[in-house]
Amino acid sequence: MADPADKQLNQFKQTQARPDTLTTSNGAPIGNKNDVLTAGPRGPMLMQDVVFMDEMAHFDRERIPERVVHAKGAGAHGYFEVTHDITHFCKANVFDTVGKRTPIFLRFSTVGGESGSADTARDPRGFALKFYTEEGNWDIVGNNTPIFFIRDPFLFPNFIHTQKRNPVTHLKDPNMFWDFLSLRPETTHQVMFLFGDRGTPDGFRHMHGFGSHTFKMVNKQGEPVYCKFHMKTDQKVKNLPADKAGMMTGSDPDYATRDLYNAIEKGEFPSWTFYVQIMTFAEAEHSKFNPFDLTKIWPHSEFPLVPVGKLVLNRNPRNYFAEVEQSAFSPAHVVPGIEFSPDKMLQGRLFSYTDTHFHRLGTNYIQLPINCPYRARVHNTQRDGPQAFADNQAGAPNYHPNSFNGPQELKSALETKFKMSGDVARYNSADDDNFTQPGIFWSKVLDEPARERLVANIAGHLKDAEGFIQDRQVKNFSKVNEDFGRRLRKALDVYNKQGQQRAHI
Ligand code: HDE
Repeated sequence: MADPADKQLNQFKQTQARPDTLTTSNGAPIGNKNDVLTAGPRGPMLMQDVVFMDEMAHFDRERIPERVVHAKGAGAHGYFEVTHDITHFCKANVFDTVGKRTPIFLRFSTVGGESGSADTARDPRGFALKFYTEEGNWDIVGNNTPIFFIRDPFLFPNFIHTQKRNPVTHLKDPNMFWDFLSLRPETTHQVMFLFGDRGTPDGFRHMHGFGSHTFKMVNKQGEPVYCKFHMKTDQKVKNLPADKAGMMTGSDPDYATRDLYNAIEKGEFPSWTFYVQIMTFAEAEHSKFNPFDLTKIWPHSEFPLVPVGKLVLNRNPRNYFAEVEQSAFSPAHVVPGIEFSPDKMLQGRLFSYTDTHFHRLGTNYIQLPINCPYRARVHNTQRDGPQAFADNQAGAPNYHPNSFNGPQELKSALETKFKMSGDVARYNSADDDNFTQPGIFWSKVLDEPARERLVANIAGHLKDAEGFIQDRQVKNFSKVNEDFGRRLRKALDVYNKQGQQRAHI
């Protein structure tokens, strides 16, 4: 039986009692859209076939640049509902009343592949969330992992190059891939997540989401705390076995996209429970680990999950391009009550996202319906630029301050003050305790079969890298746990004896 995704066109037909008249882009009816205008039946064509010209010129411009990372994705609309009061931590209006609902849009993605690549690839998954609040849009642009590969944003473009294609061969390159990872041992923790079971989630509904970074929340009294955001799947975590995920890359590459669409069409609305972890400033000062280091988690035993609300996805996009492809998230999109921590990665991201949106979607990307803070209304002094939609703020003064009742500041929206000190320098953070938490992950979180799968998954991939790179990576994993290193060495030796067999990533 056809599933909802296969019925989409028939559903459209049912909403359309009679076909509309076909028109040109300037709205004029078209008499014939099958045959070009020619002098005689065998041509040539006439320049005055403006109907053809209109069609072709637009087609020539259909594609926009794909996202440089997270290009393949799917998204849906829904709502966030507050279930627990956290106003003592945060003044953001989205949290102000238990029971309050705020519209959301959530986009899931893989990271390294192009927009036509497989959903089932071994890769982190993006979990990008937009809250359309009454105080403007708030985005949590997270992943399905609580940590990341690196802790200095300078490394990001280079790291991403190694996960994408070799500039000569246009192939994924295991030497690039493992060279970088092995040279930067702070990647070890996230590499263990990536090559573990959670590296191949079963669709988008069966995985958690994490804001990952440390943020700041501020209450009405102006008192700040540090926090992390966690979105736990109510569908339970489910992962694809590595071999099945590999096979589906060929047989069902759009698996996760279809699964999400069909679940929502069938009324099986996926949901996530929203939690925060809280760390006071005093706790941060005395923390054994750097609480602003994105390669580290905050142990739940010390910083328990505080329930806040529920995210529910209950509406598929009406149009993929308009809503999913043109959606543009940014960690810089915050609202009063949510502020930034000193996390260098977060600070680096604050620049990158808007910058890429200007390139990918244009100066006025935020006026597009999917990105527009429609529940707040924008009153600022930005004007013009390509595709300035609507009335371009009509006659409101385009300068500030002014004497003509242009928009005024809201004192209560001011960020909190905070103290900073330190010598300005480029601090090398490569060696900031890279192995303690991965060691706990190996010995306390993974059970024996999960360790076996982790070693097998890494070996099956690392075997295609040069010997000296293998050695360096084994050395890193040995610092996590000697047994881990030993087992990996053994698995690699078996492959090396058999001769190279290529893994396709
Ligand atoms: Fe991103 N990232 N990222 N990232 N990221 C992008 O923005 C970037 C990082 C994440 O569904 C880009 O619009 C830098 C961490 C998601 O549309 C780009 C750094 C986390 C998405 C970009 C990071 C993420 C992106 C590409 C390190 C999880 C997809 C297209 C300093 C906490 C959002 C775009 C969507 C997308 C930059 C690291 C999550 C280029 C510079 C860490 C979910 O701006």
